[in-house]
Amino acid sequence: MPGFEHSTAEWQRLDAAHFLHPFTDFQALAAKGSRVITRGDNVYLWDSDGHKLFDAMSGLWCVNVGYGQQALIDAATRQMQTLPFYNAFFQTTTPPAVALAHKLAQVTPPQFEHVFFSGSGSEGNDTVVRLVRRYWDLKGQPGRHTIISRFNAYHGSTMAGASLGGMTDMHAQGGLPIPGITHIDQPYFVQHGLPGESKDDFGLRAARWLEAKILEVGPDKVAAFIGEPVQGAGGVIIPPETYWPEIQRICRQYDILLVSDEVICGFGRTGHWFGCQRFGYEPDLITFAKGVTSGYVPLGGVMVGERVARVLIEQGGEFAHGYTYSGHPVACAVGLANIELIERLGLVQQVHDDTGPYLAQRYAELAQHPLVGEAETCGFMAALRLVKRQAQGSTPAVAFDPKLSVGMVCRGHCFGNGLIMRAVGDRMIIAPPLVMTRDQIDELVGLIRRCLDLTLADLQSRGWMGA
Ligand code: PXG
Repeated sequence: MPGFEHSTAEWQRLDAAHFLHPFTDFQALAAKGSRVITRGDNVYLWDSDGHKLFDAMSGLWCVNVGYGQQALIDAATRQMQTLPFYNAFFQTTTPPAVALAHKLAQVTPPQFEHVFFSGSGSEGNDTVVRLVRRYWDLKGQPGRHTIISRFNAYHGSTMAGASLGGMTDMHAQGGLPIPGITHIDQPYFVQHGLPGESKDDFGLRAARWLEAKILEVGPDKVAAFIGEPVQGAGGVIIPPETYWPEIQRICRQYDILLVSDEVICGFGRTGHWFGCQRFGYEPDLITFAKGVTSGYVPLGGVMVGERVARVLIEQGGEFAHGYTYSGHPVACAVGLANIELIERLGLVQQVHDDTGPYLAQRYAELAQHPLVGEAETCGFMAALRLVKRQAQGSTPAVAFDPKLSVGMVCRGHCFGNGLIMRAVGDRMIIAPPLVMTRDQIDELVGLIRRCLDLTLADLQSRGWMGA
C-alpha cells in the first residue's frame, strides 16, 4: 500500500519515537516493539510479518460484522464523495444522520425514539451525565445530582467516563472521580458470593447494594444508576439472572433514572439487539458506540428514552452541549449500512439461536481443563477463569496469587499461537465477531485448548502449580 511500506523494524522504530499508545507503559513498549497489524478479513488479522491471527476480541469489542465488509466500505466511499462532513449545530442536518437516527429508533427497545450522537462511548457517557442532571434540573429537583455506578465498571476514559467507571487504577491518576459520582460493588459471585449462597440469592443481595447506597446518599439526591449489562473490560462479569430485574425495581421505587451502557453489549453481542433485552430491564437511557459501526469509523451516542426526551424537548430550551462530530455524515452512513448488514445476515438471531448456544456448549467442555475454574458465556462474550486447583465437591477452586499475572502468561501463549484472547487478571476473555461460524468456533476452541495446555506446562515448569 503506497505510504505504508516499511519493514516491521522501521514501523516499530517510528512508533516508539512518536506514538503514545492508550493504556500503555510507553517505555516498556518502546523497548519491546509494538506488534504491527496490517490487514483484516472476516475473523482474521495479519501482522506485518505475515502471521495470521484469529481475532477473538473483534478488535476492541467492536468489529461485530467482521473485517472487510464491502457494504460498509461502499457506504463510507459514497458518503465521502458526496459530503464528507457537515455539522448538526446551527439548525442543519444531513441525510445519513437522520436516516441512522430513524433506524436506531427501530432497532432499540420501544421507549426510545430519540438519539444524541457523539464520537465515542466516552463522549456518550459524558453526554449521559449532562443529560440526567439537566433532566432533574428541569423537573425542579436540582438536588438530584449524584450518579451511582459500580467498582470495576468501564465507562470510558474522559473525565466523566473514567469517573463513572470504577477502575481504581484510573481513579488513582488525575484526581478522579469528579464530584457527584459514587460506586457500589460489582455483582461478581467469585469475589463477593458467600459460602452456600446460590447465584440467584447473590444477585438479589448485590442489587440491594444499590438500595443501601441510595439511602446513604439520600433518595432526593440521586439522579441515575449506570451499569453495563455484562461488564466487558472488567473481565466479562455476567450477572446472575436475578440482578437486573431487582436493579430495575429499586430504580423505579426511588424514581431514579436507569442508564444501560451498551457500548459493548449493544448491536447483537449478547444474542439480543441490546443487553437490556437479554437481562429483562427497561432503561431510560442507553449509551452506545463500537458495534454501531462495527468499529469501521468512530461513532457513539445516547438513546434518550421518551421519559427524558419529552422533558428536554418540551421544557428544556437549548441544551448547551454537543460535539463537532455529533451526527458525522460518514460515520452515520457506515452505521446505517452496518445495521442493515446485521439485519440482512440475521446475525442477532444467529447468535441467539445457533452459534451462541454452540459456543456455550464448546465452552462447557473447556471448563474440564485443569486450569479452568469456570467457563461462562453470554451470547458472543465469554470468559475462562484460570485457577491453580479446580473446585472439588464443596471445596472451592483455588485462585492463583494475582502477583503472578497468570493471565498475561496465557495471553503470551495465545499471541504466539495465532490467537487474540485478552487477559483481565485471571480471566481470559473473548468477544468474537458475530459472523463467526460453527466451524470457526471449533477452530477457536481448538486454539484455546492448545494455549491452555501450553500455559499449564509453562506454569508447571515455573513451579507455580504447587505440589
Ligand atoms: N462504555 C463501555 C461499556 C465500554 O466498554 C466505553 C464506554 C468507552 O468507549 P470509547 O469509545 O470512548 O473507548 C467502553 C470502551 C478493554 C477496553 O480493555 C474496553 C473499552 C475501551 C478500551 C479498552 O477492554 N471499552
